Amino acid sequence: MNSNSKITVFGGSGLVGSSILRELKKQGYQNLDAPRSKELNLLDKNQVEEYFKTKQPEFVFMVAGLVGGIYGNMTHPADFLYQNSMMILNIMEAIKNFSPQTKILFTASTCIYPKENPQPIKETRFMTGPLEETNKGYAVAKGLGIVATQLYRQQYNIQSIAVMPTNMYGPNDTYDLKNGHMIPSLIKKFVEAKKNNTSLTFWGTGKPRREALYVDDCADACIYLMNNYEEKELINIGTGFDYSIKEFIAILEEVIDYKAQINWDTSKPDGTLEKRTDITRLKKIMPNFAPRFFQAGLKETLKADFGWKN
Ligand code: GFB
Repeated sequence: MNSNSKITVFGGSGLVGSSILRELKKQGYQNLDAPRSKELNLLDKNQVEEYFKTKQPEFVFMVAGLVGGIYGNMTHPADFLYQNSMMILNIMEAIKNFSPQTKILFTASTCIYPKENPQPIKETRFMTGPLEETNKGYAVAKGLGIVATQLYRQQYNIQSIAVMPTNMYGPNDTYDLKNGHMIPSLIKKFVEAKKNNTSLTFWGTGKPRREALYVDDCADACIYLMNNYEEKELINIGTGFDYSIKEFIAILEEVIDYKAQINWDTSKPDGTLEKRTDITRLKKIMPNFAPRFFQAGLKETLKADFGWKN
């Protein structure tokens, strides 16, 4: 990409998309387009075709999607399957038919890997075993997207790459306590509990382990890969180190400076017990990739989204 390249970010108002846009602007890219879903419905094949016919973007970051946490995934599995599948298929077809010079980066997710894996999880684990039930719809749709990037490349020479970000957090999240992701929910619950001096309730047993990728570190990697990676093999974007949910809580207690009674709602599932990514492949392409620790990213997030001053 150069500073005048025509770059589109689908999903530009979301957590990852807004971070990619911030970072692109910071790096001097000027010709950016980020259509909102009201302007361009990615589920509508005709609208997607029209977009590629008229705009002919040179680079597309496809980070749009129906996303959610473990509960949102469990309760809307068909919606997650349908919407995420249709969006990427509409885009790949439109690129093939109307804008074959476009290079596309597609973000899948580490939930595409089987429920159980040797840790850390290498990219070669894709399609090697049964999926975690709680997010099967999302995982199948994202897996389909990865395969689409590979097959459109194979048959039509489309420049398409696929990346697998791990559990994320950072500025501009939704903080939806019911359907949203784990890390922003933990943060919001702590902020609210401190304000109201109440106890805290988390889900499951607290034993599962997860990585925590600060969204700007993910955006940096996506932009770097757009500029420096051309192969069909998927790439994990993780941190390589993880924490149990209980360890996340201990960090939050310290940083937010609030300790209270913790309750566990075990009617909610644990999900997969561990999913730490192997980031050897990413580090080989991007040797300077150095994702920040949760404590540091948490402080940034508290400042950006909760007016935290410390
Ligand atoms: O599913 P999960 O990787 O994250 O893990 P998202 C959530 C873990 O945190 C489970 C526990 O063990 C939950 O029981 N947990 C504890 C909580 N308290 C909470 C809470 O207040 N909210 C939530 N959400 N979890 C997604 C996947 O979910 O992770 C997506 O379901 C995607 O498909 C993404 O792969 C990376 O809940 O964030």
